Amino acid sequence: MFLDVATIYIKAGNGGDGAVSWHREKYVLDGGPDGGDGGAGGDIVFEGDPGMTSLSPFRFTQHFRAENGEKGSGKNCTGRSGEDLVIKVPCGTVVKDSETGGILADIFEAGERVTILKGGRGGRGNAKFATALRRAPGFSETGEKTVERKIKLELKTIADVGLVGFPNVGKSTILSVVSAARPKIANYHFTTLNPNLGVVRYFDDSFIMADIPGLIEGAADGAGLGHSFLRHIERVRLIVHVVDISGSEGRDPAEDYFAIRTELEKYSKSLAGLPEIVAANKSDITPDTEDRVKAFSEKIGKPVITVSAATKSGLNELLFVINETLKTLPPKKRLEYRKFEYKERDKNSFSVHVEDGSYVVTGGYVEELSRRVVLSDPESFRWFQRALRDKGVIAELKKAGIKDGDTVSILDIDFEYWE
Ligand SMILES: Nc1nc2c(ncn2[C@@H]2O[C@H](COP(=O)(O)OP(=O)(O)OP(=O)(O)O)[C@@H](O)[C@H]2O)c(=O)[nH]1
Ligand SMILES: [Mg+2]
Repeated sequence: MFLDVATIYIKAGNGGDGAVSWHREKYVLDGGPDGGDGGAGGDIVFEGDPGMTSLSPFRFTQHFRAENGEKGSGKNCTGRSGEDLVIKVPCGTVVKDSETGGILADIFEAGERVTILKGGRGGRGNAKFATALRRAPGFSETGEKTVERKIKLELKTIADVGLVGFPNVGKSTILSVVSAARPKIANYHFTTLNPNLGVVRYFDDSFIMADIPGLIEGAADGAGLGHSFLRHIERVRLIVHVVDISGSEGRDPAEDYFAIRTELEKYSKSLAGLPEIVAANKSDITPDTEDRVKAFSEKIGKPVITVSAATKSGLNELLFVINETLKTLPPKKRLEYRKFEYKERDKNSFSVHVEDGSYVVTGGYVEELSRRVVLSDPESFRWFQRALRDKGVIAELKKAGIKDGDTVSILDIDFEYWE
């Protein structure tokens, strides 16, 4: 199944905890702290994979977690860092934050890598907390915990040329004849349900052609199937508009042409503004094709290339004109967007509010601080209280009406307040 949007969950690795350890050696007394730092957590990285053409692998795997950093250990050994997790996506994938819709990255080129989430920092070991006054710190930092994010992936196929037209006019047949792509072909409407891509080689040049499902009138308003498919050709440089010149289904090619043009205009001005080549397909069916093409070309006021995907006549000329036109056009463009980034916590902020009778302190400052406290260690706890006082957290708690014996909560730490 082809999928052009997917929702996944990603999480960078947590930082490893710092170690508490003491240097021990024969004949050496009081060796001092030698607890090493924890390792950093792995990042989440996206990479453009030219071999992928759809997001369907994400139907089966939705959770991606980079490795956590390992704990530090004695002898000042830093814990091993977690491995980054590289998530491969097709080129043309736009990565968005699911909640805000903000664009995190546009994975455009093959091999292009973008780091979306940074791994947590490792906690410092007790060796790092030794000072002249505090020679034997019995505490260390815990590693930084990371947050899981819900992400939306959208594939906006990057092709040079997009084939558009009514259902059954022969778009897929044309693609199958000029490239190695093997789309499904059949004599009914909406045979193509998923866009197909093919690499077309023209002597020393090559370009990518996209065949999308047939468009119908009303497609841009969401009627029928067409609308969501237009997204796949939003970024093409050139449109090849295919009509069935034989009128084999009792339709008028000129009417069809204008109906499709109306859809393109409604969907996007920039898509409608792209250069267009008109191809009259199925020229092998009627004996008076030449007259039909002439009349059609006059009605739409544009030159028309006569082709037959069945007999392959005219296809060479079509490829030649496409190739020459592409050479005159600007190269494929990235999306223009303001990059959305997950906010780093403000390491100086905190706020106090009362919840179910306990005083909850939140914010980057206290969360960061709480990584360093070991509740069972009196020295560590004293240091923690002092930091709270220095920063003005205690003053805020008093303002909020705290009394002796009340509970203070900071993340997963609860303690009683005593003046
Ligand atoms: N005689 C003749 N038949 C053709 C030609 N091109 C395509 N056909 C036939 O027309 C039918 C539709 O062709 P497709 O290539 O599936 O048409 P499509 O435009 O991709 O249609 P949708 O995917 O439904 O939008 C098939 O039966 C093809 O064999 C042609 O040049 N001559
Ligand atoms: Mg088709």
